[in-house]
Order: sequence, then structure tokens, then C-alpha cells
Amino acid sequence: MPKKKVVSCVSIEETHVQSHGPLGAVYPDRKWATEGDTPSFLHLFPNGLNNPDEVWQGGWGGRFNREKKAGIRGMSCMSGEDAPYDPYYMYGNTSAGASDISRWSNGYNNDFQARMDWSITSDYSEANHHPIAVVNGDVTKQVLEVSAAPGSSVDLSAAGSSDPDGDSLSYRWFYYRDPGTYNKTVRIDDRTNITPTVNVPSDADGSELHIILELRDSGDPSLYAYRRVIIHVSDNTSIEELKSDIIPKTLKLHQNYPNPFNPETAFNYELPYNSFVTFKIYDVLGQQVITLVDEKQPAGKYHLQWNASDFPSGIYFYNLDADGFTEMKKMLLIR
Ligand SMILES: [Ca+2]
Repeated sequence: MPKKKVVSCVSIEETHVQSHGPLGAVYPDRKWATEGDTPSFLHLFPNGLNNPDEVWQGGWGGRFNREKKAGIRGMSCMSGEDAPYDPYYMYGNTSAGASDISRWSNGYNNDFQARMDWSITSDYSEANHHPIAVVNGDVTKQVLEVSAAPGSSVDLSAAGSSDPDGDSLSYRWFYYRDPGTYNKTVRIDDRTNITPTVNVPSDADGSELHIILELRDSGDPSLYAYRRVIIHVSDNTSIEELKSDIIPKTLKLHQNYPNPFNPETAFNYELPYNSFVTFKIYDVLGQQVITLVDEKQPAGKYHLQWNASDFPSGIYFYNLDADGFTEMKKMLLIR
């Protein structure tokens, strides 16, 4: 991942963050704290806004170009040291630069403040916690993908969304133009309601539209959750094509996120066909720690979460087996 321009990732007013416990008290005594590396790991933050494997989608960690570029140079202090490695290829920043990060500032700044609150009380009710965003019945944080014909409409629903503190929720749906491939406006009816309707433009055939749900609670500080729906616009949408968009083409086990983690992490995997699935976690000695799945599952995309609060720090492995096809990946628990 390229070194990003130094950006103001945590823009916190002195009057509030410095009064939030011992972590706030040692925070730099200024309104804008410059921070350049934090956005890199914010790509992995499981807030529902983006797929961490797809850095071009854009989220709290900013947005990268969809294709790798040759010869992206490092910071000025690296002058001349990159050239011997030519040609090398990296995902570079988009032309929007740091504004691809700062557009989400209310979300990550308030999250940062809430974490300070979590660190000073063991009473759950004394701090705010993130709402949980559900879209069209999907309770995971995965990016959803659907197909629709030009000129049609797509009904979405955030019914079932909730807040663990009982806060009231506000809904905002918007067209996130930058990562998609349709450069005009997309009208969304009832865009502050639970059930909006996306009007797919009649000239958008072949395009990809990214629709974001931003769910915000009424707590203090107000916290956000997101979901993303990618609409693939196709004039030839048929039942078969819709099905092929939803059903993965290959067996895939994604890297867990966050990673390293403490104590919770999430796994996503994709089954191209109905399979008998086991999903097991092993420690570094090869001892089985837990079985998360052991059943027949239909083709589709799956999401699992694991809370490792009862386990010691260290390297673990997670293993997906689908009808004998096996894939294993490594992860790190840091307590
Ligand atoms: Ca809340």
C-alpha cells in the first residue's frame, strides 16, 4: 500500500476529546492532529462501508485507484531509492486525494471519541455503541450486489436495523458516484426513510452504481454504521444472470478482519455450489480450538464472527473445507 499524504485523520476539537478520560488527556492539545498511517488500517475497520479486500471501493481508509500503476514514488526522503525496483506496480491514490478520507470525518471522529469513553468505564450503559445496519434482511456487514435493468427501480430496506443502547436511528441513503462507473446523478426516492427506491437511469446500461446506507444513532457522540449495495445495470438482466451475480463463481476464503484482532474478528467466504462445510480454527501447534461451522450449506456468501476473549495471544489458523476443497489462512490475536 503506498504511503499516503499526511492528512488530518482525527480532527477533534480541544473542548471535547481532551476531557474524555486519560487517553483524551494525553491527546495532542490542538484541533487538528495530523496523522498519516491510521487510514491504512481503517480500510480494515468492519463498519459495513466497504469490502476490505477491495481498496478501490472507498471508505474510512480513503479510496485507491481500481488498477495498479507503475512507478508510484515514495515520500521525498526516499528520493532515488525506488527507481532500482522499476517496474513495480501499486494501487495509488485517486485524484480526490485526502478528501476521499475526510468525507467520512464525522463517522471516524465520533468513533474515536466513543472508544475513549469505552476505556474509562466498565458500565456498558455509560458509553455509546454503534448501531447495527441491516439491508434487505441481510444482517452481515458484507457489500451486497444486485442486478437491475436500465430505467427500472430497486427497492431497498433497512428494516431490522437496531441500536444496542436503544437510541433512535436516522437513515440516509446516497449515491456514491466516485467508485462506480456512472458519472451522472442517480435519484433516490425517500432517501431518509427506512425503505427508499433507487431509480436506475435509463442510460446507465453496463454501469455499476454504488448506493450507501449511512445509519446514525442519537447517542453522544453520535455513532455510524453503513452498508453498501452495488447495482450492476444490465439491459439483459434475466433470472439466470441475477442468480449468477448472487452466487459466487469460485470457492473463496477471504482474509479475516480486523487482523490482528482483539478479541473479535470476522470471516467471509463464498461457496459456488451446495457443499458440506466445516470451518475450524487451530492454534499454532495445530490443535483445534473451535468449530464454527459443521453442516451442509447452500451456495452463497457467508459471514462469521469469532470472539477469542477466552484464548491467549498468538498465531491462529482458520480452515474452510467445502466437500474436500480446503483453504487455510493465518491470523494474529493480540491481547
Ligand atoms: Ca448507540
